[in-house]
Amino acid sequence: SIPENQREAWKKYQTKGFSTKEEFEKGVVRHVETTLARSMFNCDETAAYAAASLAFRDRLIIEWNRTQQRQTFADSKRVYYLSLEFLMGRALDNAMLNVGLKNVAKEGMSELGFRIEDIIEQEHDAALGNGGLGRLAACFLDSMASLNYPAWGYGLRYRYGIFKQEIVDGYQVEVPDYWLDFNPWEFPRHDITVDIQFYGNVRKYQDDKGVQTAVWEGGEIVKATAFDVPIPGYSTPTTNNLRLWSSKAASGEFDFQKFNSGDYESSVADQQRAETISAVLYPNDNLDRGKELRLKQQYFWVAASLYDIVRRFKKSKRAWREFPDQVAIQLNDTHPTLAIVELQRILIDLEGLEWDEAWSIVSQTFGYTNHTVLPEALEKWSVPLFQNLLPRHLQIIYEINLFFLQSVERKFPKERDLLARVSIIEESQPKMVRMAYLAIVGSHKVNGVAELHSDLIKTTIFKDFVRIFGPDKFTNVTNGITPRRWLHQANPRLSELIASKTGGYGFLKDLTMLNKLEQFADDKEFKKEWQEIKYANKVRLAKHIKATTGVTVNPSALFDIQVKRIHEYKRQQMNIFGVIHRYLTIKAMSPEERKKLAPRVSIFGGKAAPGYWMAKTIIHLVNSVGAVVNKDTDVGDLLKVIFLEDYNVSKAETIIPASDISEHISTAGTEASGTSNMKFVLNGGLIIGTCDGANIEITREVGENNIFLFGNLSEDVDELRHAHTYGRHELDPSLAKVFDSIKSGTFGDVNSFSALVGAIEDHGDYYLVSDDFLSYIQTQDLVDQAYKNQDEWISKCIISVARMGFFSSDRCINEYAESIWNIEPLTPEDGNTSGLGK
Ligand code: F55
Repeated sequence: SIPENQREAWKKYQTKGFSTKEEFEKGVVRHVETTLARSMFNCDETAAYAAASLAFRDRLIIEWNRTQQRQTFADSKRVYYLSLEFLMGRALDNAMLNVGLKNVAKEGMSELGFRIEDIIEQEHDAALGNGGLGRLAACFLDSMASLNYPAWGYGLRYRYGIFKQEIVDGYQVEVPDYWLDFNPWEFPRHDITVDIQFYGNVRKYQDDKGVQTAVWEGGEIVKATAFDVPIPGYSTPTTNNLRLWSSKAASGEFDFQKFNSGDYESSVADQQRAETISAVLYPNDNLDRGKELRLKQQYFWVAASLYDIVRRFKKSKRAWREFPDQVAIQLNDTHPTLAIVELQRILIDLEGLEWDEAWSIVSQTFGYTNHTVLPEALEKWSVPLFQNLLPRHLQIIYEINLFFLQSVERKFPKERDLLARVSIIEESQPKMVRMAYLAIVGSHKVNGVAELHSDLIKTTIFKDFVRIFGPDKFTNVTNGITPRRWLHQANPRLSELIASKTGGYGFLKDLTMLNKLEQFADDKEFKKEWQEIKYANKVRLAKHIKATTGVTVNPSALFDIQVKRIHEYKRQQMNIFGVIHRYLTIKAMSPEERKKLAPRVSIFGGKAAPGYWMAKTIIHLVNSVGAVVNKDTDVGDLLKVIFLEDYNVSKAETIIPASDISEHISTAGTEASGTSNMKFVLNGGLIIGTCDGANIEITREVGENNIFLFGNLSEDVDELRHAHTYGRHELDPSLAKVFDSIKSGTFGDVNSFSALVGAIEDHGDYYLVSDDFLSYIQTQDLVDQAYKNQDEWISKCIISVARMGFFSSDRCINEYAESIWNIEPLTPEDGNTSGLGK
């Protein structure tokens, strides 16, 4: 750094972020004219978006620098959130709101000739995630910064995020999401690089003192480069960091030896192979396919992140045993589990610690969050594949397993089956490494993401480990969502109304303050405003529907929404069968009977994994039903069926505030938590749902009268499945009629949907659609009845919102901080003695 006596000029010319409209406009014009080399004569909305973002980026990076200096100076414990997915969505609107300058920007842009809403719309979503798991990581980053925790996210800088979904003739078509054309929110750090090794061999030798050392040699090297994304807290001095790694060939642009020897093609091919590692996000949610490139991604990202974390720790010159006092690492699912092995390797192979001392440091450092009980989503890696790619890591895993199994044997002598059951290595053909078991053994805490889910992992998939480690190692942290994005940003009018009744925007920092709304649940004037806002949000969505599908929907109809990844366990098929049932019912009615019906718009959205054929069939069926129903003049406004293309974070911000009822109807015991359920209720919509995931806790908070629950309970699922398998099950008659209509060709080609129907009729109905169908459609009838009484409906919505305080990701992050990470917030008041803070 610059010597003390030469810092005057630095202090004098220190960059200051804008805080007035004039300063903002000056920044925008400067970026248009210099960074973008344009002028007022050729500044379109894209350029205006670019310049406005760059103006905000300037401000963020100043706060970012101050925060990092403060955290380094205070030398306090940091948490590192390792996630292969960060589903961030758009950054500009969020940055404006979090730094409290949206109005300044709005007026400034208006003086420069632009509407801020149009500028916001220019931004491409950062979609580096599949669904709930990735969005949770993004909400956590927002909360950690908003609560002033010293926290970094570590992830991969995919060149292609989750694919863009197009619907062509009713079928999903995937289009690559190249999002890096212009991304003002990242800072390339070409000086921060790490060389990552793959393949090669392990040589073991004894030194003079007889100590065994392992050396991992040969193989290939890929270079990791850091790209930093600033994460501003809401109304705090903290701007944290999300560090994303990008891969390239280690030898620079080309391998010069090959290049000079004329082997130009293969030198370019090497380069491309290295870049492939961070090229694309795997588009499967809740499915593990065991591909080598995915394991490469995991090691590349984990090794670079750990190198970075260890490098930072070593600067403090502390003893290794203090590592867990300075560093907490949270594993977002098993995807980063290699970090456990990599830290052990660093400590024993590179830093020369004894195994036991190293292992104690490692296991105090890590926490593991499980997000699923679905067997097909539990990660396993084939031992031969592992052996080839990461030979030293496999040895260390075998050691970890040996010591672990020895301890189990001591504790439970003679339980041979137990050893086989809990072994990190599954004795199959080929042998497999069970990553969840490795994560449990190498962490000090394991948590599920909602109460039911945390109970289930303790009694089913991780039962043996509860016996071995005792129940205290396993805990629950119910998921949450950030009210900044999911209320204030997505639903500004509702946020403003709430602020006017609760004494300002304090509820955005302490969401339990929403309880002040309950006293207005019968306030006529308040209810009218509430209803107007919901209507306006529905009009906004209706316009989007018209513009993207051509279908006109009536904003006064009940909007029934199910948006999430398409998966059989989430049961969009049950929803569309229910829609067909409704259609058949309407068709069978007289015009008089039809007049009594509540008009409904059934809205679906979500991506199917490209290789998940059944999920794609569900999308096709929804579109096929829509094509028939939406043009049927018998039906008119009584029923419309919409599939919204390319559901993503920014679209969610328009869709969620427009719902009257949303569907969270997974087979009981399959949806670990769900988080959109929380978003919908927070925005004044009610839920129809099963007793699954966080629905259960939402019910406890809002009260049974304010939610439409139906269906079998998770404790009955095994028995019901058994009944299907052994032929003691009769198809529900109303579902049988739905199947008849599909099979008679009402919705087009019969063969298209035979697998979907067959899975239920002939192949065991694993997700218990037919067991829950009757209860589902009956509950939908209750929804219709309830919606007719608008006065009561609105009261239910207000009461529900008032009781949603628990589901803030701030509450959730505070629980992690206290019970897993053992870290404290850091603000300029408690951390800064150098005068760097504001
Ligand atoms: C992605 C890749 C793999 Cl290999 C496995 C799972 C996923 C994934 O996307 N999982 C996921 O989104 N899980 C969801 O996590 C949410 C946050 O905890 C839960 O709310 C939700 O229930 C769960 O399905």
